Amino acid sequence: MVPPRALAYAASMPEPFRIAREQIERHNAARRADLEADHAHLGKQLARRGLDVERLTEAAQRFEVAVPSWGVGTGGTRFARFPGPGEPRDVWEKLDDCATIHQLGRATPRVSLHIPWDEPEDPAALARFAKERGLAFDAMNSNTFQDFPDAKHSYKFGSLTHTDPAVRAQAVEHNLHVIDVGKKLGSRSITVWIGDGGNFPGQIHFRSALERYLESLRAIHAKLPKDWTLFLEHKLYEPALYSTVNNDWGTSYWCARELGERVLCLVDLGHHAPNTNIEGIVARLIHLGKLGGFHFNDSKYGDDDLDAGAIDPFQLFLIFNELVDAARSDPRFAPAYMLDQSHNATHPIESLLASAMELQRAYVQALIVDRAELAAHQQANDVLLAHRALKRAFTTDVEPILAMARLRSLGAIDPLGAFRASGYRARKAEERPAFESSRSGIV
Ligand code: LRH
Ligand code: MN
Repeated sequence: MVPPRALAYAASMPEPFRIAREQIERHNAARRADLEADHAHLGKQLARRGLDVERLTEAAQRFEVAVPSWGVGTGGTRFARFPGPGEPRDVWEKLDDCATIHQLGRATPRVSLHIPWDEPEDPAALARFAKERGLAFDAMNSNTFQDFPDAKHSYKFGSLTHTDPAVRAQAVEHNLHVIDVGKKLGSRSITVWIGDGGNFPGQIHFRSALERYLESLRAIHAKLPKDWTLFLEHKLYEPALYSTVNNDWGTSYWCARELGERVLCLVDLGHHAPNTNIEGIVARLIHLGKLGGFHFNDSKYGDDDLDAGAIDPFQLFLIFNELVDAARSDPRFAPAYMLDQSHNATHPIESLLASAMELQRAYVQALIVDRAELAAHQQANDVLLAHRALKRAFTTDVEPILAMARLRSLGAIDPLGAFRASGYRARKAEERPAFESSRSGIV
């Protein structure tokens, strides 16, 4: 299906370029023998630890994480944005790039859209377009942290928590609109992140602002379809630089508990103070039955939205260690996994491919933790051996399992290598004339 906008444009252009199946098969054929040897060798090593490499490979094949539509375009900082050639110009081209990420990595079958950035003229057509490319839609994201041309009220001083009920009503209405679009696209959840907060002591009455937040969320929750989930995303600071209404997991948890069982907490790894023990927060929210999902990324200082596992892969492993441990005792445990990154210095497709692989790696490493051994050392307060039980899994090179999972799922053994060899970037630079985007900024 050709997107409406492309119709006029497509008159002169052939079908948008896609990597051919044969290209991936040729790529894999040259690497298959080495992979099979490495996989078999790892299999022997793991068997000595009582682990079955085949079961681990099947688990890796089942691992999925959603990609953010806003992540396939070049991100920026408040200082500047350096768009690359072949940038996707609209939601259709963003889906083409998301389809390429899934074609090579086989772990990202769903896309998380942001409204109004991805407002579809024809949701049914967009759903068909996505389906044809093996994609579906994950959590929708509302946006009441920017003002848009047709908006009656400004969100300069807040949205769902604004002192003016008319502004709150506008923000609630927007979220209901996002749910409506999501229903037409087959999504089943919405993530509500708001930047509401203050830059000066005294600017905001903390308790009244939180009451207004809850009142507005109640209005959204009241219209939430019965089979939908509402994710609350907390964030320590930015854009508010002194106080933020939903600033931490505790506030988010309290609101989710007040609102009901289909309201859960979403943990964006970058939304915490430096050195926060995020795996501890994850274990807490699991314990309280309110862990709904993640925005995976990494950061050194603030909400840097860097590639997942790029700065602190051990933290990522420790988070998956908590998730795998929880899933052992509750098979229905299935938090929503999404990436939320901004790519300023790397090619967005390559970063999203690499990040999905880093999540899969952390997951498989968490699966090989000897939990009986760990529990015994914890019980015996044998601190070092307990720690080393985790480190042994984290330092196990599971790459052959990840690559075999991709091969068996008809992806590329080396997705980045295959992507670079495919000529996709050059073809998109030809197909998509650069468009001047005035905006700098994170997304
Ligand atoms: C806020 C956030 C939120 C998105 C935005 C793109 O920092 O993490 O999840 O809406 O980034
Ligand atoms: Mn986020």
